[in-house]
Amino acid sequence: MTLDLPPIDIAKYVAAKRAADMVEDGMKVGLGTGSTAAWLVRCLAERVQEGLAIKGVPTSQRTARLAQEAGIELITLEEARWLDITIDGADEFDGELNLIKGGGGAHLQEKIVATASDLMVVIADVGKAVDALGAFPLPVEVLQFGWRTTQMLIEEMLVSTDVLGRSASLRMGGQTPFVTDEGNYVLDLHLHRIGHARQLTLMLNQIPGVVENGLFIDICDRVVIGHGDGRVVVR
Ligand code: ABF
Repeated sequence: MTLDLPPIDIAKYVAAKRAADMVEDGMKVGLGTGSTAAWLVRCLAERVQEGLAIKGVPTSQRTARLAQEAGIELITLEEARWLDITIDGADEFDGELNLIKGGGGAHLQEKIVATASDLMVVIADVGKAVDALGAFPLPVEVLQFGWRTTQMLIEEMLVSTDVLGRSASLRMGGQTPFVTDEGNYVLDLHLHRIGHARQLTLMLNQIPGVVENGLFIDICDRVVIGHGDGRVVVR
């Protein structure tokens, strides 16, 4: 595969390639969503063409299409029940390997698949590393039913926390609200800095109408960080 790419794509590619090399014959593999995960699918497809036998569980319809076109055998999570490894991108990761995910709107399936895996590996360019989570808006998947009430309840709840920002905006996909693979809406929470992520994730998921939030606490086991000059650091 050519490395005649912009530095950001080199970073994503080298991280994806290193993580793809962690996959062994016979494994059941959770396949993430996003542009970095798309590199992973391509790298795994190359290994499959060379004889690697794996079964993939996609975390979105987008990834399912990509993997199918690339020749990776897919099964559902219901069929797999449990996975050997999941490899996925992230929007932010901190020093404790806690994450914000969901910029691509697939964090509900991503969290279910990641939690059902022996090993959860994040692949990311170095720009995703942060000291404290929260500069990236936190995605919260909510039911369409009563979403304005859910939005109001979330904003009220945030007043009692130590986050810096408090607004929750409905994610749009053009002129209409963005709808997830599960048929829900996404509220993006502009928090700027999250002090107590563990507490916040519990508080959010207690609000009626909230399906799942994009904080991944104690789920990620390893982060493979790609740099624009081709270096890879594994944490
Ligand atoms: C998914 O894709 C997400 O959870 C995250 O929102 C996003 C990262 O995308 P990219 O790799 O394109 O930056 O993994």
